[in-house]
This record gives sequence, structure tokens and C-alpha cells, in this order.
Amino acid sequence: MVKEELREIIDRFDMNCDGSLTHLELAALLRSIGVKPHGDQIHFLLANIDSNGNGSIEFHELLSIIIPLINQQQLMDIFRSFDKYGKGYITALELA
Ligand SMILES: [Ca+2]
Ligand SMILES: [Ca+2]
Repeated sequence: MVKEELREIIDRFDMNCDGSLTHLELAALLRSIGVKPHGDQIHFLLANIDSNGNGSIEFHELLSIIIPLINQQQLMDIFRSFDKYGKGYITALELA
């Protein structure tokens, strides 16, 4: 359940649809949940999350860092912030 929601969130910010997040895409994701990291902090985060060292955040890398940090309720709140119509899923319109 949490995985699916996280997947939706990642897809939302994966601008070039390659299935992973660059530091720019990660920055956009963080800003959307109210975190405004500096460039240095983004690079620090990226270096910590990017366990295979390829310079971008794959889904499983984000999952491994997010799951211990965030409880399901917080994740649901993030998800709902995108789910403007309260249908329980994010429509193409909301992503536009
Ligand atoms: Ca991407
Ligand atoms: Ca990686």
C-alpha cells in the first residue's frame, strides 16, 4: 500500500519518465512536501539515498530511506495533497 502511494509520488516528479529521480527531480519532490533544501543538502541527501552510486534515485532507494522515516499517515497526507478530488487516486488531470 505504502509502496504504491510512493510509486505514484515518484512518478509525479519523474519529469523525464526514466523511473528514477535526479537531484532536480528530488528537489521538486521535497519542495512539494514543504521541505526547502539548499543545493548542498540536496547533494548530501542524494549521496546518502543513492546506494548504487549512479547519480539518481531509483524507486527502491527512495523506499529504503523513506519507509523508516515516514509513517503511513504522513504518506497518506502527502498523497491526499495531490489527490485534489478526494477520489483516492491521482487523475491525469491533477498531474497536468
Ligand atoms: Ca527521472
Ligand atoms: Ca541510484
